[in-house]
Amino acid sequence: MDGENKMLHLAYLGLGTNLCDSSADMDRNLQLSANLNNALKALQEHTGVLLKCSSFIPTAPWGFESQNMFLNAVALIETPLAPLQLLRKTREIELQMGRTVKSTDGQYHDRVIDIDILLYDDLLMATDSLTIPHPRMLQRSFVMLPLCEIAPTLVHPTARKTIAELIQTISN
Ligand code: PH2
Ligand code: MG
Ligand code: MG
Repeated sequence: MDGENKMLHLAYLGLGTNLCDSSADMDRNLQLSANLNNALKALQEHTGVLLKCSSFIPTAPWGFESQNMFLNAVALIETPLAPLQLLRKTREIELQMGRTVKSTDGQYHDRVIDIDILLYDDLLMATDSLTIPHPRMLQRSFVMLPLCEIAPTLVHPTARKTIAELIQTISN
């Protein structure tokens, strides 16, 4: 990133991975951790400064059937990018890391990496390509647990409660 003097924004990103090279002579969890670390490195190179990252949390596939457990994390970045520019960069990183199928209409697939914009300042936006806050984040413990680790007192802009309060209402 070159250091232009632009307005900076705070964005919380959800990261998930459940695919790796099963033939490789390396432990699956180590490979999934490497996927998350590679994504974090690419985010720092192409989107801004990584301010915080949660631990990497093993989670069961949510909303679809798969044998492959996930590793999930939430990161906080400071970025000069506008939301749609940030979305484009995260898509480029996903593709560059080998993501093939993009999930649509609740049809989920195993993936090398998924990077979702969860929150962007206090912004509310809804377009065909991007909705912020992420519309399903409040139902997903694989998002809310790592988010609560790094931002328990953050107030969700539409639910108007803290992440620590909201996590109490999740059933999965
Ligand atoms: N992402 C999904 C659907 N289901 N389940 C887990 N455990 N972790 C994810 O990151 C995940 C999911 C859609 O992107
Ligand atoms: Mg996702
Ligand atoms: Mg996604």
